[in-house]
Amino acid sequence: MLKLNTLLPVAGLTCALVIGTAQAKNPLDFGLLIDGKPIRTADPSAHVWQDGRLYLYTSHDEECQADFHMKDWQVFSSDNLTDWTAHGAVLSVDQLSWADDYAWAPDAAYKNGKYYLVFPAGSGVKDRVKPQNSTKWMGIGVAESDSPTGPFKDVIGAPLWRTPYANDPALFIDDDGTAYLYFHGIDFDYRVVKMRDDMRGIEGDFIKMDMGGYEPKMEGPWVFKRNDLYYFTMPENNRVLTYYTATSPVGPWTYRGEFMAQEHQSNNHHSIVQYNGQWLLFYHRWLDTTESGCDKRQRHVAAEYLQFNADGSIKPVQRTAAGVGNITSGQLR
Ligand code: FUB
Repeated sequence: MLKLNTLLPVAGLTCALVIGTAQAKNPLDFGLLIDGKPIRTADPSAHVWQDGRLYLYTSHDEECQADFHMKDWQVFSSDNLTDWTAHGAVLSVDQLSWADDYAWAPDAAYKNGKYYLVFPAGSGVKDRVKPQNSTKWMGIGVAESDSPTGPFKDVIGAPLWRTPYANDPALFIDDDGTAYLYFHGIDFDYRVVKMRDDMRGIEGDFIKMDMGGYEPKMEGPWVFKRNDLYYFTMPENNRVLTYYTATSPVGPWTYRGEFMAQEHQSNNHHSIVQYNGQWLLFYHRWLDTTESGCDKRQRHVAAEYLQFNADGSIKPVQRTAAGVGNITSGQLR
């Protein structure tokens, strides 16, 4: 049932967006059960492809998993943000020759008629008590597919680089077709590198970006463009969503502040996309799952509307149970 009729400015126009709020929508219900329990998803990367559907590439937490040992990446799609199709795993570490664990936050892009999945993966073990005993290593891979739902193939059979240790890649393709890869890297945060045109390697050096003097520890960066302004968003200290803006995809960036507060002592990971004129924030939430026999919170993907002020600043976003309602192109006018 549709209840709310909201006026939203889109690209200088005012349009009526009909938003259904009849049911609680967060966390997103992907309709996929594993051993009778909802699939646990995290690190959503949202994209709208040529078919007009919104695709979410996510990482996949095993039920009640310990210490982020994760094995595959999933994709879900929707054309109304209410009804989701689960397409299954698009890639698994079992298909990689260079990693067997840590299938962490992925991202995707479309270029040259192909779909690309960039993903962190690794091997070894992290010793949290005696870090000097840790053998864990992570790198970033890239896989290709002719379809947004895969299967994706690791065509280079290796990580894009071995040093620095890196995870949480984000791909941004600018209007001229140049693909930029942002990532979280030990001692390499706030670096970006260009991808080769064939997307099978990187081109040139890592570019250290000017962040205007503010460089907190980051994870999961995300970059998008709105009204000729580039936005660099991230979970600062892997918990609080903050952002910078610039007139170029490589900065210099100006720090603009926080737009989603921390919840619990837990990580957050997000993406931002425009769908049928409405900007949306996808993120994950740590929710109590004692009903399923797990004695700790587990991660679940959720979504909220994202609103901008006239000066381009992002309005603070609250976590809601209602989430995003039913948005279809037919309802925009
Ligand atoms: O899901 C594993 C890791 O947790 C991600 O790569 C980080 O961004 C954090 O969400």
